[in-house]
Amino acid sequence: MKPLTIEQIELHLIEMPLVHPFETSFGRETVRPCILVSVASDGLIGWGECVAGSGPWYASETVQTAWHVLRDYLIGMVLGQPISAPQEVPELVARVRGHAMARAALENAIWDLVAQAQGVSLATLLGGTRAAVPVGVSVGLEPTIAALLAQVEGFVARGYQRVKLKIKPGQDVQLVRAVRERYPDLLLQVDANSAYTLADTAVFKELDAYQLLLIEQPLHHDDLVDHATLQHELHTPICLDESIQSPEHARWALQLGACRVINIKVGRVGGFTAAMAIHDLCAAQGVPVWCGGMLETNIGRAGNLALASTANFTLPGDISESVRYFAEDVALPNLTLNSDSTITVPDEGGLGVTLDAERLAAVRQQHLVVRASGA
Ligand code: SMG
Ligand code: MG
Repeated sequence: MKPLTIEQIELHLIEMPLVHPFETSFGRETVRPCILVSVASDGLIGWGECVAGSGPWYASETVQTAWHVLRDYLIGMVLGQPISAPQEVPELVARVRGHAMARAALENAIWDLVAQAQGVSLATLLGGTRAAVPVGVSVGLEPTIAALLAQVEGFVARGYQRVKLKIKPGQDVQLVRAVRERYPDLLLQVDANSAYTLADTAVFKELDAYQLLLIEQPLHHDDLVDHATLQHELHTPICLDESIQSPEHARWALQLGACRVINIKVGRVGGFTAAMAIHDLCAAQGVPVWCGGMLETNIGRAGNLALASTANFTLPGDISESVRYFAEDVALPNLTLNSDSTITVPDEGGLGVTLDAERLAAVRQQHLVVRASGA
């Protein structure tokens, strides 16, 4: 491919109200802020979504740290540079340690741009093999079990065949028991977002009785060793999320036996290049992966569908319909659930979704435009 030169990069900080509060072991969210990154070259515009949140709760990055690192460091490393393949972007920004979500947003925008320039879908560029991907829904903590059951009922009625429940100490086994009694055959899994320690091993041994697909990130967000100890005690596979911050972490986790499944989030690991490296490593070792979610707009969701169309994403992803979170998305078309609990992977050039300029303007809080010198 003839190299592309990035002529202009824009940052758009947007804030979108959630249709229903989303509560996890680390807090309750009612609004989703995020940064959209757009990169322009030769008349084309590529888009990436930064999944850092309002505060350093799920991860240490926030929208404001990501804005700072993008504006003051990352943009300058990429602007005006000739790029022949999106896999070159990690090398261009290699001096930056951490800040995976900021790096991912920029790299992923370039993936979209390159796919458009080649006239292929992002899924094709990533090596995708599936036209539609199985998806599930992540259900937050609710004030009562009745309220939780009502939420689950709505999603099952909508057609979701896999449900993930958020758990935390004091709201765990009883939630799973209630949902399992009502839905004996539902594909069910739980996510603790690091709320427990090895002292809670008995809780997980109890959960072993409920035919869960997996138990996600039960222990410390940075741990691999204690997870290996816990995994040896359990029949249910442990799936790591927060602990896997790079392909190296994935290799260490598998070597230690810290998990039997990995949740890949493109923001958490620093972009599609690292996400595919983890995919390939897990595929070689027979370890299934699935695509996590970060309450994305349709920009992030379209990227997640493309990623999840690759071969080893064999478990349903947290890629529900955007309407589950937002009354109006900033990018269209809305990606909708098929009757078999899949979502069709966009097959047009690049991401296959387009920003709605009016909606973007309505939800935008901060905007930055940087042009390459001489462009
Ligand atoms: O996009 O549906 C979604 C959210 C899925 O539960 C979800 N994500 O730890 O896996 C996770 C959480 C993190 C959300 S923090 C904003
Ligand atoms: Mg998780």
